[in-house]
Amino acid sequence: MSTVDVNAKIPNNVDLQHDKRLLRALEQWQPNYMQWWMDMGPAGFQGADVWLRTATSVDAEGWAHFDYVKMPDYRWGIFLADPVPDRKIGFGDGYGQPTWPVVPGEHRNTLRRLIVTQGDTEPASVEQQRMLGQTAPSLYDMRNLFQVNVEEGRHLWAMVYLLHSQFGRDGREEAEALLERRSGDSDKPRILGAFNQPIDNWLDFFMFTMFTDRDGKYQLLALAESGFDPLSRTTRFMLTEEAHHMFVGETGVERIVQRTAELMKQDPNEDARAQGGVPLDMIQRYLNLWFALSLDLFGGEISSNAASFFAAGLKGRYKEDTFADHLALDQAYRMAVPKEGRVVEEEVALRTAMNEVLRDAYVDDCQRGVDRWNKRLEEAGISFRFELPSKRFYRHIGLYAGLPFDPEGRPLGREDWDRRRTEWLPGESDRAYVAALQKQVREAGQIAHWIGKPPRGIKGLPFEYEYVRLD
Ligand code: BYC
Repeated sequence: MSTVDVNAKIPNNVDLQHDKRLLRALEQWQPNYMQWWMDMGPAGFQGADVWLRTATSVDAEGWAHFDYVKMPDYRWGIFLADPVPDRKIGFGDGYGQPTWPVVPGEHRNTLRRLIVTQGDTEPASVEQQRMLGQTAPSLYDMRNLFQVNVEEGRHLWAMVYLLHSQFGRDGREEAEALLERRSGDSDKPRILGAFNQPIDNWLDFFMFTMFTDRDGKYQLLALAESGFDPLSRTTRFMLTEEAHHMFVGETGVERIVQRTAELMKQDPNEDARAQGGVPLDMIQRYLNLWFALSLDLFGGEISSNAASFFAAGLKGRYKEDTFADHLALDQAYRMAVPKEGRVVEEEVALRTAMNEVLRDAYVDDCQRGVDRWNKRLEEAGISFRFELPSKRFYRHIGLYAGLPFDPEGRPLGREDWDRRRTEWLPGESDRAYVAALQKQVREAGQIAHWIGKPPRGIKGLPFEYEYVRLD
């Protein structure tokens, strides 16, 4: 197992001290990163002591150390999963050939593009979430938010390491540009749609970590299959951190659902709103929004980009080794294609449908989380059930982009869509209602009225622990 130099100026397990050029490049980028973090990281909490997990090794057991840390002192660094000896490309035209330890010239531009797109999402999410500490429903939740934020910062480091170590001057320029784009800025926005949406309340935040971070998981899993070995190793370690982010989202929504159910039971008309909770139909509308925005992050249903990433061995499928055939030639994928106001089933070449194959695995994973929320409703004796909308609903990218479909996936007239839109997506009154619930709870052990307590705290500590020491 590789050793981790945790005390270096840039903690790493890539032997940075023996690569002076790379070390110098990263040390030049570091103050710019810190400046970005101070400007765009969690607003108002840079001096607070936060009970954070820090990576100290890359093996499955014991890679993390927990302690109070001020966020600007977090040990951002470079951690790659250990190499797999004699690793071979697992799919595409180069199937079975050795993986590449350095970026191959013919794939340089494509890989740079993929790495920049992935890297761009990481600081974007920190920017989107920067005000949320000020309305955290408990210190436990506040700490989880900050944990997610510092780890997204580290994921940016992971991509910047690849850019600096493999892409020379272009890579260094891209690394600077990653600190210059801004979520939601009309002049220099972040690259992908969902990362320019505002996240100014905790329902959006939990839906984002449930659905958008889960896209992250699937994209990272696809990149972990890459024949470009440094990318595979970096993303494999990132995935160990990602799991916590989805836990935050899935259990965050679950705790809102449980609290709503409790409040409904206390009301003579089962009216959650009358009791200060978030109504279930409102939660469903936020679910619809973030699921649809996150589906867009997989790219178009039919994509020649995806086909060439696969052919070249750059981006594989989720669990590529579970497929019998790794070439995906002469095979078809059936999908529903919009035609003159209807949808018809058509076959497309499997390689061009790779975005859709990954999206299908993602949808199944989302359904598992939704089933869990529904279980809570069932236990509470409430008949409402959450549903994932159709993959066609409210899409901005791909075959269904801009076409009106209802959540069941039925085509609609434009007027019906306009009239019924607020049945399915958060409208102004939903936003105002959720906004009014957002108030910071600063006392250890206390929690906002509209969300349930977690059954346990962090790493064996109770919920009542003072996870953030505010002055
Ligand atoms: N928004 O062939 P197409 C995460 C562009 S999240 C804007 O259909 P392709 C995280 C596309 O670039 C995971 N533009 O798509 C989560 C292309 O442009 P060009 C992030 C979009 O290329 C939470 C054109 O449309 N990881 O980690 O097959 C917190 C046609 O594209 C969008 C990655 O994204 C969009 N949604 O696939 C923190 C992995 N979709 O070439 C972090 C790396 C497509 O015509 N990226 N376009 O100019 C990729 O694998 C691919 O770039 C995509 C797009 C899957 C995103």
